[in-house]
Amino acid sequence: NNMLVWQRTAFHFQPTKNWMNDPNGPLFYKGWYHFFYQYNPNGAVWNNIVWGHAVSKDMINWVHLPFAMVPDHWYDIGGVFTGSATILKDGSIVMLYTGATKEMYQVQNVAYPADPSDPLLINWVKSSANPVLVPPAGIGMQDFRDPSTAWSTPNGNWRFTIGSKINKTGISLIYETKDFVNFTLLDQWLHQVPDTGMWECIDLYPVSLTDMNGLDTSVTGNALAIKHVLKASLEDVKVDYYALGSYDIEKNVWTPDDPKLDVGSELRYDYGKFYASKTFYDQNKQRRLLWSWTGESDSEDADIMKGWASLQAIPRVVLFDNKTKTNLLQWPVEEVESLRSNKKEFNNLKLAAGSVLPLDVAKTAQLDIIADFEVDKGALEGVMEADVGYNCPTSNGASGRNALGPFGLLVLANDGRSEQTAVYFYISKGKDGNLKTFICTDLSRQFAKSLPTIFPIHG
Ligand code: DQQ
Repeated sequence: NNMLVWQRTAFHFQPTKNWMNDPNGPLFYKGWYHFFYQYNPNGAVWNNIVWGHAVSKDMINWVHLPFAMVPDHWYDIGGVFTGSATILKDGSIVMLYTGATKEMYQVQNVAYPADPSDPLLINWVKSSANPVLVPPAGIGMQDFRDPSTAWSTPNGNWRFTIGSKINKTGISLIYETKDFVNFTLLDQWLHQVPDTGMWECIDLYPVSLTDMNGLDTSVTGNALAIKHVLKASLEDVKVDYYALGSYDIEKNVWTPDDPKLDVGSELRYDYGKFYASKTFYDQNKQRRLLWSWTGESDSEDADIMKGWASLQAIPRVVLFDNKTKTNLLQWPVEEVESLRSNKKEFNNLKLAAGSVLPLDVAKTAQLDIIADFEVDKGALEGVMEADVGYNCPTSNGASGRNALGPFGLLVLANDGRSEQTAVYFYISKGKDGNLKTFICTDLSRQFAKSLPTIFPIHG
């Protein structure tokens, strides 16, 4: 008989069925990691958005809980859109989120845990002051969303940012509040970049220049010891761009370290599908963690057939790279290591130019791979200067050869390699003569390209 088997993940966060998108309000509370997400309870396409909710001890094994918030007031009847958590000085939680009205106008709302003594935070109460904010003068009714985590000011107030646009300029509005009931729009925008379009899901957070630990969102302090990351999700291109810079809390402006590396120009967390990401400070392990929505590359029809759409990427630790000083470093949370079993190790493999070396990992449904590559110094000299504009998605993929590669791994490959997914490195030389390493995927021979993400099993 023929059976249809849905390819589902096991490591990644995924509800049992239906559509999911942005991560919302991640936090650590009374021993549990909480994860909320944009979710359609009724189908595998975006619609009827509620806040799904799950808890975990390790961010890998999850317990799914009842929805935290559903559209049940005029100010969120069109959808409970994206928001962020703030942990106040006394340890209590405030959730800021965007609600869509029936006209799909966007307003900002506040919610609190109904019972702060419940470590699972099952029930949520929406503030009687809602909506606490409506689009200010000059801002479109549908260009006002995704409040960030708030940070404290020297006088004990709280500030947060909301994304918007004016014409084609993406902007970051800042509000200040003492009590999360009354709010003031500051005259000064945090930042703006022409031609980047609507900024969704803005994130602003400090990173330490010297230490490996993460920093609470409210850390401003000594400008010599920290920088601030500003991230915006660009609606027009569906890409999360970040930049490094400094945040002046007195003037309320964020300035990029290098105007050429401003938000929307070059630095991305990921060059694959990775959108609407959000970090939070994990006070349990003193680290800053990054969550992100990641979609499949299949069609909407395939999503409907398989009954679900989207995953969350494995949460990553985010650190300042104090070697290059121009970018962030990311690493999957150490908790994933607890899932490893049946270890196979391959050492001292030599990869000749143009060769493919099969690795016998036996039959398996999933792999967690760690690979170290040592490049031949001599070959490095041969790296051409032609690659100034190297770009993972638009350059020649895994088959565009250079002096020493690209090199990497072919996963999910069949015997004849008519199907394969290349995860590869590419080393290019910039105009300044410095070498630059890219890590890319080439999905052009991916199974899902030619078929929906379902396959028949003959049993
Ligand atoms: N998704 C939410 C919005 C946000 C967008 C709606 C980003 O709040 O701007 O589901 O993916």
